[in-house]
Amino acid sequence: MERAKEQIVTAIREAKNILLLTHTNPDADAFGSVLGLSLALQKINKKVSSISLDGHPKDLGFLPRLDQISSELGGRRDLVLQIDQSERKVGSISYNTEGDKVNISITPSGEEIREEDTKFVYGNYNFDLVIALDCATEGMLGRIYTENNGLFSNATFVSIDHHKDNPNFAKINWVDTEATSTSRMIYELISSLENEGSVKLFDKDIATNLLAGLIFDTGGFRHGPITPRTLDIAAQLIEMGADREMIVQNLFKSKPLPTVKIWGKILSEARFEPELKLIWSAISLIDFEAFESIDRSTNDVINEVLSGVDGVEVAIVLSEKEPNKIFGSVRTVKGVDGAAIAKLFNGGGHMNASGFRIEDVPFAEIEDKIIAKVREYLKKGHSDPILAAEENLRDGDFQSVKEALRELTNGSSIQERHKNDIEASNEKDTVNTVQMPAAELIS
Ligand SMILES: [Mn+2]
Repeated sequence: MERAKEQIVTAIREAKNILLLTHTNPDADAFGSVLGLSLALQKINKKVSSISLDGHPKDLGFLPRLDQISSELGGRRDLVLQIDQSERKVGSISYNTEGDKVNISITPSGEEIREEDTKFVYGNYNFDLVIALDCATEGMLGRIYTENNGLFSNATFVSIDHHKDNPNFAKINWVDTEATSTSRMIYELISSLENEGSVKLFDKDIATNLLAGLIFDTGGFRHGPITPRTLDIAAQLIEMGADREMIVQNLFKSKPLPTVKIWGKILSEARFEPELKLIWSAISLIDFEAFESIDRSTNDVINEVLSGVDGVEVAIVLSEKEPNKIFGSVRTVKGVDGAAIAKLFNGGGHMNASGFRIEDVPFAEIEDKIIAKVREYLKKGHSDPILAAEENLRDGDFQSVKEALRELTNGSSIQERHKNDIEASNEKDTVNTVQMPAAELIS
């Protein structure tokens, strides 16, 4: 991994014209890492182009120097005057300026060059280094990747990313799955570039961009492996002038009013069943429409509020996002298997963050039936076999440990499972929703 970073430092040193790209539907880590790196590279006299065909999403408007990211490729290749010499030969080419005009003179070596011998064409993009940031796959680069082969053919292709499913699609791949964000990796990269040269690279704008990515991807230092190093880097960035308050204000404290009203509706109708440690709520399409809410995601309200209610181990939100299409979001605390709850309805996901989807059934009819089924399941007991085994092992109950091990067919480790859960709860969209035929559920 260190070696990949060193290779990237070398590639940057050797490159003249660098292109920075990130994934479609960009978030604060995507743009924060692009902007941080772009500003630093310009200080070591690199020609840098940063492009996101998605333009500037409204919620990222607070990132400093956003103007660095362009939404089109135009203006980045040469216009070439091509002369066909099969009939008449070129002797020499020169140019002179005349007021606002530039005259290019083509002097023939024999017979006069004719207009029909000439043609204007566009040259290749002359990037010698292309860096994809925060992209788990090349597909996440979107149209710019699929429609512009010429961008990548002449360049060294580098990927800097922290997603664990990254298949190392580039030529040089620096994938650090322990890093909480790509922005954090860019901090390390800029540090290496700074150590090698004599120019000071970090500044307030770079620091704010990188801290924005770091704060966003960790949900404000709540998710992911928050190591002393993560906090140390955040501290360094604040020391460099990163505007933490402005970042937090923009990332977490600027929700559209309709979304907040939807939260209010979900929260005011939440029902807590203390004996089962279950809290649940539901929101219908009529409500979404009444509040004119375009955002129909219920992930934030369940992650940030409902699952944190005192005494709650299982939180469920049922939402009718489209006519007669019901989405269930399930969040559970450590030790309670939420994936198993989602599985009751043919859904799935991770242990502490899962989901399901039920179609073609009126919301009013199905709501109570879903919760009844969850209640029935919870009454039977719902411990995670691995965690129960861990506890039993501590108590010296080896027989139950053996039984638990027999149940485990997928072989994933506890650490792996917990890591998946943390990542899942970090995901924006309901995880792995799977359709269940309504008839099956009602029966
Ligand atoms: Mn990221």
